[in-house]
Amino acid sequence: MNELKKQFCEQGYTKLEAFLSSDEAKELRSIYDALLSDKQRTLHLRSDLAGGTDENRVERITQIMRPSLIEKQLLTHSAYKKALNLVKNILGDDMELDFDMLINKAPHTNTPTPWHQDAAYWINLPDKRAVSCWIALDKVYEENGCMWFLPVTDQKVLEHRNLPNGGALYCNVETSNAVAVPLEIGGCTFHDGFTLHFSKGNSTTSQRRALILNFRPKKMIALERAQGMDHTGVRKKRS
Ligand SMILES: O=C(O)CCC(=O)C(=O)O
Repeated sequence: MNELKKQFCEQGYTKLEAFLSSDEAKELRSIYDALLSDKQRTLHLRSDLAGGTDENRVERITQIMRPSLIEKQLLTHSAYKKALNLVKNILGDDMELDFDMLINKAPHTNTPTPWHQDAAYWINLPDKRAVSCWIALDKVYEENGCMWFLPVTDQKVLEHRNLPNGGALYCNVETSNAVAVPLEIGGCTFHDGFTLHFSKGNSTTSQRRALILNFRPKKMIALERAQGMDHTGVRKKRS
């Protein structure tokens, strides 16, 4: 078993230091910045994970779901192909892209993304294989909001609550074993849907841009879509 797969299977997460070249990251950043600044085209897919509904307030943690529905060129970018190949190697040849999303932490907003499991956002599926590839488009470290993980213990979704006003889901967990994963531009992490993760707020003067690609078995994507789950909609707790 290769190292990436071994670490993912043992811990529920792993990292790849040089996933993208600086040119590849630059190409993605220019599409990313155009989407971030275009509130009109992204409005229906956009929210602030920090919570809040006032359109005039400064977004602290901007999330744009399914950016490739707007910028279709993303789907043919080498990042998507490379991630899919790595994910197939980790979890099997039937893995496909389920959805993509952007999460940006604006400068000086200092708002953590609370501890949560991605599976808390999803419907319960019989085949639970899933992996999120979190790609750093800026150098990330503790002060601007790099990812932190807790080694996965079992495939159970813990009790989650909603931050007020449509914010992120969170759960209360013991985090003394948490591991920070700083990355250079173009580095990435892979995490399982049950892996607890978090990021600190961005207290620096620049943005913290991340592109996230989520993969799961082709048959499970079909099952999700049949139940109306296409990852464009309102955040809900798993029922
Ligand atoms: O980018 C962040 O701060 C959080 C990312 C996250 O929760 C995820 O990719 O599932």
